[in-house]
Amino acid sequence: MKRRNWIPIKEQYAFKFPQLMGRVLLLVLALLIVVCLDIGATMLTHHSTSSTPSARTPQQNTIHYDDIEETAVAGSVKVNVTLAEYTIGSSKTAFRAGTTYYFVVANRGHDVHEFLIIPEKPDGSELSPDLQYKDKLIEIEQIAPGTTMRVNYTFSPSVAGRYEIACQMRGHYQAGMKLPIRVTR
Ligand SMILES: [Cu+2]
Repeated sequence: MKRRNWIPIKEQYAFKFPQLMGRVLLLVLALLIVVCLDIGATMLTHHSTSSTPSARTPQQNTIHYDDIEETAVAGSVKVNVTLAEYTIGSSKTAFRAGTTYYFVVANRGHDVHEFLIIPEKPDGSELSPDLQYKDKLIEIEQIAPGTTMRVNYTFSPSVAGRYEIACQMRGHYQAGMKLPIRVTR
C-alpha cells in the first residue's frame, strides 16, 4: 500500500516540475528583455560621446546633480539660463572667480536637456567632447521639459579661462547647444 501511494505523488511531481521550470525560464527571459531594452534606450538617448564609460567618470572637484533646487545664497548674482532645441541662452556670459552665482536653469524645450559648464581651449578652438566632459565644472543631468533647476556655484580662481555652457545629449551640442562664457580672476 505504501509503495502504491508513493507512485502517484512522484508522477504528479514529475509532471508538474517541467511546467514550473518553463514558467521560471519565461519569467527570467522576460526580465532579461526588459533590462536589455532599458540599457538600449539609455544608450540611445544619452550621451553620444560615451563610448567608454570610464572616460566619463566625473572629476572629484566636479559638482554633479540629477535634480537640484537650491535657494539663492545671500549676496549671490542671479543668472538665468534657458535651454531649448537647440539653443542655450544666458543672462550672463562673463563671470568672476570668487563671486557666487545663482544659476536658474529652465528647460523651455520639448526634449530632455542637461546643463554643463565645460572648458574650451585657451585660444577658443575646439576640444574633444570627451575631454570637455572630463574637465566639466558643473553638471545637471536630465532636465525634463518644463522643469527649472536652481544651483549656487562659485568659480575658483584656479579655473579662470574659457568655457561653454552646453548640453552634450546625443546630437544637441553639434546642433547648437553651446554658449561661450569667460571666467576671470
Ligand atoms: Cu540638449
